[in-house]
Amino acid sequence: MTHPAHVDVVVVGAGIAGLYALHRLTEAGLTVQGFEAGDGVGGTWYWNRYPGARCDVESVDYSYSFDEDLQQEWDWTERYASQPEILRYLEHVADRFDLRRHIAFGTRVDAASFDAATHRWTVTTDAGTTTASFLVLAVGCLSAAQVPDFPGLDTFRGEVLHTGQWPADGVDLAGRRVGVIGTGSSAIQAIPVIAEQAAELIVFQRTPNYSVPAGNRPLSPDELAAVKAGYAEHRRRARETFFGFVFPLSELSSRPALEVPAADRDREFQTRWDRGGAGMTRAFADILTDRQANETAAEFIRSKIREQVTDPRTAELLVPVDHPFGTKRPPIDTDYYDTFNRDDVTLVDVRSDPIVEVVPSGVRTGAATYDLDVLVLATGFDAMTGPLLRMDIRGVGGRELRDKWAAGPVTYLGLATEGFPNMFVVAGAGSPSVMSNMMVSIEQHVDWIVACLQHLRAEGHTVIEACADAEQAWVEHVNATAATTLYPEANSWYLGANVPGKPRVFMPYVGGIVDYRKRCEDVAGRGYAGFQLA
Ligand code: NA7
Repeated sequence: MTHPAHVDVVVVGAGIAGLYALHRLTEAGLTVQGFEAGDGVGGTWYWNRYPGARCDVESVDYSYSFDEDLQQEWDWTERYASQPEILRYLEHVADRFDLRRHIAFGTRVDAASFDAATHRWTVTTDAGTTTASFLVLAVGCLSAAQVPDFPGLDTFRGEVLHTGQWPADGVDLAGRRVGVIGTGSSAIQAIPVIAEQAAELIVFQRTPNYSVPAGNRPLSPDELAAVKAGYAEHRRRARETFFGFVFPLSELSSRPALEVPAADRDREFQTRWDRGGAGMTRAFADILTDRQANETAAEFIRSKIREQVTDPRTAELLVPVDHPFGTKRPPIDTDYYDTFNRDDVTLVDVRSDPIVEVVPSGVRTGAATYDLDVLVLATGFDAMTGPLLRMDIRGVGGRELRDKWAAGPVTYLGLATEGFPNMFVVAGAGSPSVMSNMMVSIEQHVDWIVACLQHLRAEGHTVIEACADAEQAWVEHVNATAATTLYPEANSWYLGANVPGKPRVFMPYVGGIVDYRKRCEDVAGRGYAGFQLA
């Protein structure tokens, strides 16, 4: 496919953000070119095809709200949609809004550089170059797979798979000995399903996690009809919540946990446990801000792990103690802990007995060698900044984004960064992004960007650039907000702690989507305060 020599906007990525950006930009009369490394749309949902992959936000919330007909005609089948269903949905959206014609698939953007004389970005892909007046980076937060540097990994005779780069045709695990490294959300979803398929499963765990039952189930036609009948109101309410989806609250939700008698507290936790899903962190007002309050939820979950896992030694290995509950993205699961009661599933604690190397036959720790046919790396992502910094992005004067962000991402509202004019990031570091329902945040970001471009066009401006003092103030605000919470206490990917050598900076904005949206609207309302327009 040949690409246009010049467009108004290049959009990198054809996941949820890229598709919506292409739709809104073309609707606004701008010419666009999308580039997508994958051979199809979907982003996260294109790549993460591992067994059991599923969204942890409910399907009626994890869907676009911008088109009433779209939300009326699409029927979600489960409370939490599976990867294949979300991918079908995004393919449907691409077809319904005729977006594929704007996208060059199988085309990776390697570099982008801004020319201050022409006010244009030159975008270089493996297929050539295109210039654009504006660059919209919709590359996702969890799209750069993190593969640990295990000595000997390339000597393994079997198959090595990363959950985030799962083969599109699937993998037949029947009769095979499978090892899974990691116990984050991806592993916690994959482990029960892999255990069903494989002859034997060995799980290599470094840090146990707090997992809560998802309570996944089919959505009944009546339930779906009720949601559809009230979709507009449902969406409006979601946008007014902290995270972008409606949790059932109780009269206790606004109270500090320790003010509530222990028996009532446990009843509240039990209600949320039985309901399933993400509501546990919202049981009381201070679960994510007060260590002792957090400990009440953590203890509740620990007791549930001990109840579910019959072998006491395995149960103790699965009990998390080193970080507060919710400070790593809380996984929700289907039969995760029960899977460790199977005779063909073994848990190996690689905290006390670390992985030394991968050998041709499997994985060797200090104490033993585990023979495997398939090694699954559920080892996560170089989150948020990784997808951006893997490209060679250069701003004014050839300044490299990698240099500018060497000590951590520096953004204004998460949307832009000084020295890189006419470049916007969708749902990146410094915005609520992964700390919210991504659908809500993506729509808000894209709408803001499109309105901004319309404003520039109306005013006859060709350049917009974040000011250094505005972004400095924003970074300080993002840090100060994180510091009021327990989040920085965990070695999480939010902090870059999972990637050796990555600067330890808390990346998402945890002030909530309502606060954030108001700030964005205020900036726009004041003629894009904190930006320079020329
Ligand atoms: P995560 O949450 O980053 O989990 C990665 C897991 O892999 C985690 O348990 C890590 O242990 C483990 N890991 C990473 N490197 C190693 C090495 N070298 N040795 C042993 N274990 C290792 O990624 P996921 O894909 O599960 O989830 C990412 C997000 O996707 C998730 O939060 C949802 O938002 C969706 P560690 O905890 O670092 O000790």
